[in-house]
This record gives sequence, structure tokens and C-alpha cells, in this order.
Amino acid sequence: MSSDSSPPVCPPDPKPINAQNSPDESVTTACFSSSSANTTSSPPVDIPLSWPPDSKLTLDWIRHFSSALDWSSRNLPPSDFPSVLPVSVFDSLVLTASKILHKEPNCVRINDCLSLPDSAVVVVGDVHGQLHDLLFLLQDAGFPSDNRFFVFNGDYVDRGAWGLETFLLLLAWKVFLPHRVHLLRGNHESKYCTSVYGFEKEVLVKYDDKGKHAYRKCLGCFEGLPLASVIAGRVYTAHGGLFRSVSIPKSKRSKGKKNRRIIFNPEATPLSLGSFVELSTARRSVLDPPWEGLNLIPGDVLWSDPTMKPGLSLNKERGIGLLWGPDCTEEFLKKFHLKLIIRSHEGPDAREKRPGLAGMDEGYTIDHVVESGKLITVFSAPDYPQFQATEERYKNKGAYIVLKAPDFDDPEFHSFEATAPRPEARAYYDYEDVIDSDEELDLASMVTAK
Ligand SMILES: [Mn+2]
Repeated sequence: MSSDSSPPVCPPDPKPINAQNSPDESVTTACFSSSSANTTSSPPVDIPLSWPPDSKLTLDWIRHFSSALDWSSRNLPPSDFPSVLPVSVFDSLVLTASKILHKEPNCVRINDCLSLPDSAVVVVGDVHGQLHDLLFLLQDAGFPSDNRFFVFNGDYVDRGAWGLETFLLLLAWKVFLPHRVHLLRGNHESKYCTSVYGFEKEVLVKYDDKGKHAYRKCLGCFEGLPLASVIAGRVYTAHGGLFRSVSIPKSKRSKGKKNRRIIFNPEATPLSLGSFVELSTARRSVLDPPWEGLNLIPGDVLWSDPTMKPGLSLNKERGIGLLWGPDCTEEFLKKFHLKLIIRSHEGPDAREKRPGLAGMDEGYTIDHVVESGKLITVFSAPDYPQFQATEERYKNKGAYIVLKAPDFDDPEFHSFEATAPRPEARAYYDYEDVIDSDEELDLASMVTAK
């Protein structure tokens, strides 16, 4: 059904949601409104938003929502957020999205794109609450539509000041086009990370006396986010990356009675790559994926990093997940007939500490080039992190990847600058004290945070 004459992704009448790098215009074009509306600081659309009586979101609803979020981020104190999205509408949105997400498999298979000749799949990396950069990205890439699929690789919240807005906007797209928009989980969609890097406090400030309730609902939704995707049978995507096998080697199985408790010590078992069957049976609905025990696959998928050193080893820097070398990339691609791995998870700060791997200045890196294909990292938060203790910033670009029909395995890279100027905002975490990247985790507090 799709062709050159297919309808535009987004009806063209409103002005662009945001303008890239045009400080003079960014405020006036930010809302779908005239400049006079901005000078009077009146909202560009009717607020508060209401939930459609039939629970069916429309493109217009999402456009109004985007515009209201952009406007409120520039004109309202954070505690006035319920005047844009009352908690009852928040509840409906999160509940509706949550129901859809919880039903999805751990690894989402995106194959509908194969039967649409002009289709494209856009893969997006970490966003970290940078709402205005996400609004720019969506417009630049073209909004989700019948033949434009999106896979978001996680880390929607924390660090940036608009994690709630970012997450809710993506949930709205998910509800509107559940088979076109795929939201995967990042390591920050967890109780531990959100309690350290700002999202919990952000929700408490924005929803005040309903804050605890709203935060709990967000956590419930995080638990439902799928872990990985396979696009067109050729491209594996996940936030961190590869994962270990947790199947019990025959030699370690207890003999005798079938139901006897299995004694298995993963530490003593050599690491090997896991399979898609194992990925599909992992229990993902955990707030903080464990770093020990038998349910290790979600933690690996969300926290692992590539390295240039061959082999598979425990990710000691992060204290959770794995490090995998180019030989593992080759093994994984070959075994499962894939061409690409696209993961995210490492921004410019993390890459500064990874000798042998390229920096994140352009928002993406090609980490492994092997016989069967490539491993790519994509990071979509430009000028990251929003709050920094030092004057000197990374000034990194963000990027997204476009995979096109018919093969979906020849990535087009699109780098973009941060939307400037960013509205003034205060951080929701102590960024001068909190360590710069996720590397050193206080694992003990992950236990007590449960
Ligand atoms: Mn991450």
C-alpha cells in the first residue's frame, strides 16, 4: 500500500515542532502557534489535555501533546505539569501503553517492513530526558507512519530535565502506532538508576502529592518494556548488547531424580553466548535486573559493552553485564544469520574511558567490522549530559540510523546538533557528586532498593 504517493507522515499544516540550531526561531517555532502567543506565554493548544473518550489516540492528539510539552518546558515551572497533563490522563496513557508493552515478547520481531516496498526503520539510541532533541529527531527523521518504523533502544529518562515528558511522548506514539513504534528497555528504566540519576525526583516534583503514585506507574511500565528487537531478520538491536547462555551444561546437571534442585554456579561455568530461545524465556519484568543468579540475561542485554579484546568476560567496570570482543560479534551474527548489531548505552563520557573504541562525537561509532557484518553503537542525546559540573562540554552530536528496504542492512547515519538554546532547567540529581557515567555502580544499594 505504500508508494511514492503515500500520504505524508504528518499533515503539513502546523509549523515545525522545533528548529535546529536557530536560537532566534527556536522558541517561536517550537509551538504550533503565532509569535504573539509566545510573547504572552499563553499555551499553543488547549490545556489541560484530556483523554479521548474512546481511548483512541490520533495524530492530532500527539501533535497537541508535543506542542504542549514543548511549551510547558519553556514557560511553566515543573510543578505546574498537571495543568498540562492531569494525573487522570497520565494514568490512562501509562495504563494503555503498559498493557500493550507487557504483552510483547522479550525480543520483538519487526517483519512488516519487509512487505512494504518503500519502508524504512529508524533506530534511535539514548535520549536521557532531552525532550527538545527528541522533538527535533522525530521531525528530522519523519514521524512514525505506516511505512516508517521506529525502534528506540532505551534510556529515555534520567540526567536530562524532561525525562517524564520524553517517556510520556514516546508512550503516546506507542499507543497510537503499536506495530510501528517499538520501545525497548534501557538500563535506566529501572528503580535503581532512576533513584540516583534524577527521574524519581523529577516525577515527585512534577506530580507533587500524586508523585509517588505516578513514579510507581512509570516503574510498572518499565517492567513491561521488551529487551531487544530483530529487524527484517537481519538486524539485532538492544540497549547494551549481547548476553550469555544460562542453560545448564549437561555435566553440571544433578543426576538422579528429575525434580531435584539444580545446583549451578554461573561463576564457575565458562561464559558462552546465549541464544534467542534463551532470550525469549528470560523473565524481564524485574525492576532491577540481577547481576547474579540464573536470571542474568536481562542484565546482560541492558548493561553489556563491546571491547576490542577477543572473548566474552564479565563487565567488571560496570559490575553487571558482559564485555564481548569482535569474535563474539562474528559468532552471534553468523549463528543467527544476522548482518548488524545496533546497540546504544555509551555516550561521550563513557567512551572517553574506553581506549581502543572510537569517541561518540558524531553520535555513532562502528565498533566491530567482521566477516558476517558489523557492530554499531548509536547515541541520540546531543550535547550530553545536560548537566555537567565542568565548563568544558563534550559538544557531541546525536545520531539516528535509517535502515531501508529491501535489505535493511545498509545503515544510513544521520548526525544532528543539540537544539539550542535549551530551556533553562534545574537538575533533579546532584550532578556534581554523582559519578559521571554508569560504570561504578553501588551494587549493594541495588539490593536494598528493591
Ligand atoms: Mn545506558
